[in-house]
Amino acid sequence: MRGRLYLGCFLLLICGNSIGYAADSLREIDFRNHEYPLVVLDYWPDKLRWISGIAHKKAKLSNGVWSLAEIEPDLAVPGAPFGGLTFDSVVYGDLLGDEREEAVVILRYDTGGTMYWYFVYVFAWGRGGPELMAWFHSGDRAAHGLHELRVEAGALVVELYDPAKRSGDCCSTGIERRRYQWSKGAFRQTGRSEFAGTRRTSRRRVTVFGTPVE
Ligand SMILES: [Ca+2]
Repeated sequence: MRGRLYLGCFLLLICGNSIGYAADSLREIDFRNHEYPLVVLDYWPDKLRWISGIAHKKAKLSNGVWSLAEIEPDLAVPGAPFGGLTFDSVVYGDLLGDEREEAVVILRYDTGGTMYWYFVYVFAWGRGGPELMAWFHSGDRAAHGLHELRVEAGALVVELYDPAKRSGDCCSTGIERRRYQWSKGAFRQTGRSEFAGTRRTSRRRVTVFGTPVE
């Protein structure tokens, strides 16, 4: 009887832990096969813009990819350059100060031409799953395109290519660094932007002509 009781407690501990972990960790979410809101921009993005309101489209990545041809049949021509979303990376860190991690997902958006930019989604753990807190798009390549992103001391640190230091459309030798903090339901920039140089003049590898290698 006593042995059975111990076994029961032991199983409860194992199961309790594993269920608890799986049920409240954004690290368990497969963001490469996740559905995201999407706006197909009707303007050329040359700056970071937070997106509010309800998105009209949804894009479900499959193994990290979603093709724009699903909603824009003109892009479905065989041999046409890829247009759509590609999973880039996910960054974890506490942005709400509640000692639980949020997840910041970076997706690249290829237009099907030479232009591309990034969509960035910030998820918190909501009612049993990821809940979108906020999202933005970067600018295009050297025009405030995304350089790097990280979570640092509770702030979302976003580095964008500085158009003042651009060399062609693809690249820039300078960056602008901004810090955003969650306040009253939105991310707001705190302090002034910092400017610095960078050796990584494009987030993607490009040829000498400035076209992406991959
Ligand atoms: Ca948190």
